[in-house]
Amino acid sequence: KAVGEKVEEVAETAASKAASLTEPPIPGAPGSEPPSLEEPTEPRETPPPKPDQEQPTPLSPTGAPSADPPTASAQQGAYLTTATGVRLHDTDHSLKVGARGPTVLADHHLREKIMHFDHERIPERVVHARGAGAHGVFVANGAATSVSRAAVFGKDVETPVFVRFSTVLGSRGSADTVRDTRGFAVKFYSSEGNWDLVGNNIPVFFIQDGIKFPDVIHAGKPHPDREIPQAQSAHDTFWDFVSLHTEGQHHAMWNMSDRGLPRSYRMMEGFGVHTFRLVDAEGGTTLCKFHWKPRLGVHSLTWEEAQLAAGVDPDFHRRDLHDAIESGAYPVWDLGIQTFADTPDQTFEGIDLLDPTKLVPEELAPVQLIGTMTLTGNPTNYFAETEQVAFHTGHLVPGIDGTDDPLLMARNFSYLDTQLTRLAGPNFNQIPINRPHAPVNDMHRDGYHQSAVHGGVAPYKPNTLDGGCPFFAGMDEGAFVDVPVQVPAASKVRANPASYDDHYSQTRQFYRSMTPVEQEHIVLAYTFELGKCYEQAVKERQLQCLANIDADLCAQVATGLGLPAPAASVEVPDVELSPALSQLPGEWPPDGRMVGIVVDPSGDLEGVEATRRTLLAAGVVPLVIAPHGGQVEGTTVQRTFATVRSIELDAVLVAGAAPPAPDALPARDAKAGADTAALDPRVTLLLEECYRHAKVIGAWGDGTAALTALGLDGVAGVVSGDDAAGVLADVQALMAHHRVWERFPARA
Ligand code: HDE
Repeated sequence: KAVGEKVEEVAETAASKAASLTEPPIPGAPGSEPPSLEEPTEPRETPPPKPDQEQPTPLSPTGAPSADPPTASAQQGAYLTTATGVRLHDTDHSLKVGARGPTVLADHHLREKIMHFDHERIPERVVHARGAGAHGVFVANGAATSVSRAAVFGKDVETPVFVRFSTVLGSRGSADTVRDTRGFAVKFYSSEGNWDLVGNNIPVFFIQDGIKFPDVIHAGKPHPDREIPQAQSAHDTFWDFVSLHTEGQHHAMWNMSDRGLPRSYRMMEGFGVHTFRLVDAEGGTTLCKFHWKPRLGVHSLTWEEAQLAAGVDPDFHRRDLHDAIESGAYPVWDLGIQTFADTPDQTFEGIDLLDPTKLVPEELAPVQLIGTMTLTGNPTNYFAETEQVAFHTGHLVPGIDGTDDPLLMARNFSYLDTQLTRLAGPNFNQIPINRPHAPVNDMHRDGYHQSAVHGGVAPYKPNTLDGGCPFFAGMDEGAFVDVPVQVPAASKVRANPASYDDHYSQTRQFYRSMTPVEQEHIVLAYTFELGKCYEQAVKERQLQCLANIDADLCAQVATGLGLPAPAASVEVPDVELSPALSQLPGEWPPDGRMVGIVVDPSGDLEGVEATRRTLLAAGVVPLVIAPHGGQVEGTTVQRTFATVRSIELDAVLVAGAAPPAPDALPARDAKAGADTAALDPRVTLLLEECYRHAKVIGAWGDGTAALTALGLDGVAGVVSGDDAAGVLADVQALMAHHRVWERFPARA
């Protein structure tokens, strides 16, 4: 047919189709009801679900229903295919003119494969690039229902979560155990939409106003001229910044404490940092701060362990999290809230709740537990989940709202904005890991990487063409209704409230609330970090800040740097100490801890087997260590002296101290007068490190000779005896304290 005829035909068909339509009537058509001026208030029939409403189970990418059961897996079918589903018979040889080439341009498979590979990397996060993720579930205990109407807090409500832990400063491939703040971001896939609690393991932040965020991060990141140092604050620009912007001193103090070196992601507290506003069923409001409390307690590495791990096992934290989950030692945190009356001044006991450099001591406002999070699953694919997950402080649900903390407000802008570059467009919430489990019916359309095929023609409101869909919800249907918070009339100014000027009282409170051993670690950390600075002026200015915090702290660091200790330059109000800030003392469950058992053929192997069983029953991971892999007299070896270092172990047991291998280095005396000639030097290294890192050491049978040779008999936290069971019982009791704290040469 001629084109003209075809056009006519199509127009006729369209007209006859329109004429046959009875439901819904065409407004204004002859014989129809008079047109309504109102938007319909109810759908005439349930509108068909749009592809991006089918969360979390997608339809086929074209929007057509898929014959396969819903799957999140990208791979389908048994055969290797091209990206367009054409089966392939070879992927190892490019198409060439003869076996020696040249390669022909017509080889689509080659071009597609290389093109895709060339673009596998996306920009890493500008901060928090290095992270580890896990899936889990949050179960509320109902305690928060009196202050928040969020469904996620309903008694026994179970909400799936995805968590991403991270360091802040390092690049995506940097080491896990550097001294840094840790990110603690949780995405709750609640029935009312996603709620993201994007927190850190430190309850205060470096700056009070988000406008300084680029500055503090530029100061902490590697120097632009040499791009070193990686993933650490031990350099001039960082200390230059925090000694000039002294609001950063409190956060820096936490970084210099053991909190900057978590033993494991499983053993970190998490904090929402900002003050949030909870809204109850009647619209009443309460201010709150969120806390995650790890069931395993808060524990840290020693500085030497952290440094060793950065070389020996840069994936230390990622591995630890993965292995714990894989082995069933599921990490658990309780979520708690500190609550405060929502008064117009937004202060509590004189503490400005909108100042993110201040915390509220738990002694003043106890943390009330409102639910429990258990991490039960590792990611299937790190890129798809851990890398593509996009958190946002603005992802709030009805019953949880933000406050006017100027840091939070800047974050609300930043977390959307950053995804445009990182995830290449505005449709990042369609990426499977970001999809809400609640139905989505937004009016956003198109854009890069749009994977939904939206139905309907009227993505605006009010509309009649889509039957008024989508509809507005009221409070009863779970809508997020903004709380009409009063904002005091004021002039627009670039300024901070006067309460933000106190930079030192809580910094001092933290230092003085520490136990002597924790204080000693802080002194050593400042001494190291400032010792790595080149600029005398930077060191001196930071010493001045330390003098304002605590004269004794300043004097010790100054001595370490070989500089004079200045006198305080500002009056700092003294505040009550807060023992809750200390990580010590305490007793904690042993789940997922590692105990090394050194064996050799002459050792008590029956005792080793019994020890393994007892440890496994207690949720502890035993690692048999021997001079070589394979088996030792029927006992399976998990680590050799080549593959173990003390950092991996929470305690070590010696069931037989291997004599030196013929090619091993000659033994040397660990202590003057001790006889280590009969000891494998690698055993000496392991035990010496465990001793230095204040780990529990136990030995029985032949193993006790090793302790004697190293002069460890009678030392705190060292147990020896005749039978394995007795030694193990003592070791387990000591391990509950995490370390043998008495072994640190802390000041009295
Ligand atoms: Fe972030 N932060 N941040 N931050 N932040 C990002 O968002 C930002 C702040 C935190 O595992 C970025 O998606 C600004 C405080 C975590 O994916 C970016 C300000 C706290 C994560 C961003 C802050 C955090 C981020 C980079 C000051 C603790 C990792 C990639 C106004 C309460 C989340 C991204 C993950 C990530 C901006 C301050 C925690 C650039 C502008 C305070 C845990 O948007």
